[in-house]
Amino acid sequence: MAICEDRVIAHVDLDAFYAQVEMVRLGVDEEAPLCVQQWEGVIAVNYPARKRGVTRFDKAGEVKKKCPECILVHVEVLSEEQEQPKAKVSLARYREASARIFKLILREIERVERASIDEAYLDLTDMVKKRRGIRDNDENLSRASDSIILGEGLDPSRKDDLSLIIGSEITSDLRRMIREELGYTCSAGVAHNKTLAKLASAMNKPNCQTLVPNSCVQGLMEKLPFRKIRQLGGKLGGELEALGVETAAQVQCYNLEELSRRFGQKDAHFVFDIVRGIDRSEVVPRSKPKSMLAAKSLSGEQDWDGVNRWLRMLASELHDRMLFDEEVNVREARNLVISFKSGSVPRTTSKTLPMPRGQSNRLERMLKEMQSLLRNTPSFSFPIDFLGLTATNFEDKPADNESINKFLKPSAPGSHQAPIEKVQASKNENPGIKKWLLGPKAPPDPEKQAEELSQETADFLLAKKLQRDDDIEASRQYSTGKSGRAQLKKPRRGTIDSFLQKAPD
Ligand code: TTP
Ligand code: CA
Ligand code: CA
Repeated sequence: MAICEDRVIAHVDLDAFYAQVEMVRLGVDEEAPLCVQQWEGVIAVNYPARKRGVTRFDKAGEVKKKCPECILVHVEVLSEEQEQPKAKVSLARYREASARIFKLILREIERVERASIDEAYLDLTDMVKKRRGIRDNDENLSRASDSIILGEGLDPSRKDDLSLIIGSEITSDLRRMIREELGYTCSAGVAHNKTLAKLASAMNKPNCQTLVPNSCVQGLMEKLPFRKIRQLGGKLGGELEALGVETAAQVQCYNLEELSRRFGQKDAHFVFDIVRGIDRSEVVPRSKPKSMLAAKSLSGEQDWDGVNRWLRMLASELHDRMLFDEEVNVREARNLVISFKSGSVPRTTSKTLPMPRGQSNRLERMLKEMQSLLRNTPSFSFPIDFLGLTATNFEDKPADNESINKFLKPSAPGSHQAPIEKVQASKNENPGIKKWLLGPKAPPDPEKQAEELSQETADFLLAKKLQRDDDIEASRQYSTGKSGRAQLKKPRRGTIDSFLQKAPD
């Protein structure tokens, strides 16, 4: 029996996120198959393309063979050079869309934890308590009518099930707002904890939400490959696999003592609980990034000319984001971390510098200090395969610009027709990095800049992964589809069994 039944947690995840961003941006018909490519690789596949057998593991050429009508849209490329590998890709379009979505979510829901560029955990407990009123059971059940309910269904006379029903109503309203105001569909899981909510949100994609009543949890664990549990996908999961078990319920056969002997007490308790669907972890409200990273994988820069060119590009990108962060979050980064990988050294080396203080001429001072540090670092030797700059260790500073500071604060709940607040352009205009956009260019706006600030670690890791992918041969293929978006089809209703049978991610 799962505990924490007082809480109601939703996990929301955008459907085929980058693909939807491109569809909305380009006005592509919703039934049209579309993929987002980066060089020859495919990084997002919309659901119409998935129906035709296209997967994220296909190369662009294979996509065209499987589905000749598939629209391929290349991610934005920023660079002085237009040739890969000298070109740098940008995720700005997706960050901007993500910022708009999170702004809307924060407007409606108080406790939001951003889990990645396209997903969030919402703690709905307090909202549910406020919405509990006197309604009869049938009325209450109808509030969950657009959700798929796992197991034997819900009993609205039970307090935990009623909470879930109300949570599903709030989640459904939120998804509708995202759809109507921004044009994106998402899927959600509603449960009594984060792990179960996350599992459920993936079960009936796209455009659907799934509820996990306490009564179904043990049945779910019987069939669930434990690798599907997010925290058991990595090393710990690998160690569990060595026991010859596959499902969460099979892991339940090990008692705490046995698990402690193998994994140590802390992990043993965690595993013991999680395979029973018990997860006490909190939704941690997060809106400001802990650090900002600009990084690039290189194909062996051989000299200072090449390295200086990249340092300037990365520092400009980072500096642009720092300026806006200073305005909006009223804080300053105290440290600048330079990370590099030399061809001769297998691991990444990081060096920390105090961030030059004050905005005047700061980009030049950053560059000078970084160059001097690297020249005096014996392990910095050519060729250089990776460069990354991180602004970190933020300290608050006295507020001096209320109007901009207001920007990231959500407007009052319920006022969802309120226009997005505009802010005045920063007085610290910085010419920054020169952008050669190979795709259609959107005018810069404060929201875009705000998004740059909203990235979380997962986004950074993803960016790094994308940069690693840069060794694929350059190929840019742009194609726009018909304009005008058709009405969404009725949600495809999947089944819990088909989810459970999918190979682990
Ligand atoms: P996901 O949420 O994993 O996938 P998705 O939104 O494309 O599809 P789904 O409907 O199944 O949730 O990732 C969000 C975005 O992150 C995705 O649209 C593209 C990007 N991404 C990559 O660039 N590389 C990757 O390996 C993954 C997993 C995602
Ligand atoms: Ca997604
Ligand atoms: Ca996701």
